[in-house]
Amino acid sequence: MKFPKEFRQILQNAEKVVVFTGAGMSAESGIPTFRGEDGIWKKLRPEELANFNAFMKNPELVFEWYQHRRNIIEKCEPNPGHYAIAEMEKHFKKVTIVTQNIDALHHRAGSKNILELHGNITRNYCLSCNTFYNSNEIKFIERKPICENCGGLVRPDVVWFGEGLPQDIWNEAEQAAKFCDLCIIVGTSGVVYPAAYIPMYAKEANAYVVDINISPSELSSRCDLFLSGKSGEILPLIVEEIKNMKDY
Ligand code: BJW
Ligand code: ZN
Repeated sequence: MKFPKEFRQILQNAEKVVVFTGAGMSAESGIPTFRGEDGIWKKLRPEELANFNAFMKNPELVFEWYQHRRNIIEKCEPNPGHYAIAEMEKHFKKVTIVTQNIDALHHRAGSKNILELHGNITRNYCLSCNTFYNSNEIKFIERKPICENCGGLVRPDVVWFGEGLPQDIWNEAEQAAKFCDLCIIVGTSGVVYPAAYIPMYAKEANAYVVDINISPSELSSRCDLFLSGKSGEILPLIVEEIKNMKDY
């Protein structure tokens, strides 16, 4: 893939980079996306499983669905796109990964500066006393996930529709976007807010914004460059380009 000259210059000179990732980032690892033909929401509606009311109504069912997804995620490995992003940390002054993904694959690929906007499926917490639990530590009473500390209900530490994002993480992501020179969007439909504001903040701050996706998204037309293709293929090529250009 031949990158435009303008983008190559940005890669050479950028210091602060924000990588904004969505479910498409992990598709090549075998984790289903949400929307689109093979997406989770094609078969299941979010209001039935991925919201607070659904959880309170049927915690057994919702928790089992999350355990099922955890089992899938545990067996998946980071793909070359995750590793390429982790490698970017060696080549820029600051790389901030702002991810909508809950699968922790950026951590497993070795990235350091990760802001998880929608939580992390490997963590859970008690609704009553806030005690945190890893998924293998939870006790069940009649299939309900129960806190050992206070007997309260334990829920996955993810952000459902209608719930606020973790404020400190959001503030940090907003600041990173407002002060970056390059923003790379990877594999998101860009329809979920406030997350989708992140690349817009970068654009407003005059950063160069690139979108990598297998098909154009809501955000693509507002970007400086759209790179059509799989992130697991394009991101390693970007890192290769950086290595070839930078004079170490
Ligand atoms: C590839 C590829 C490959 C495939 N390579 N690409 C402003 C305007 C309108 C609405 C709102 C607004 N502000 C708030 C809202 C409401 C709502 C919202 O956004 N609704 C819209 C959908 C209409 N937002 C919220 O409720 C948020 N909270 C909030 O705003 O709090 C304030 C508040 C409080 C109280 C009352 C009201 C407001 C919270 C949003 C939480 C989102 N949670 C989920 C579930 C997480 C848990 C779980 O997994 O079960 O997060 S929903 C789901 O969508 C998940 C994702 O992180 C998120 C984004 O999806 P993503 O990553 O973009 O995936 P896809 O599937 O959509 O796209 C995949 C893309 O990859 C596609 O484009 C493919 O082409 C591409 N692709 N393979 C490259 N190999
Ligand atoms: Zn508790």
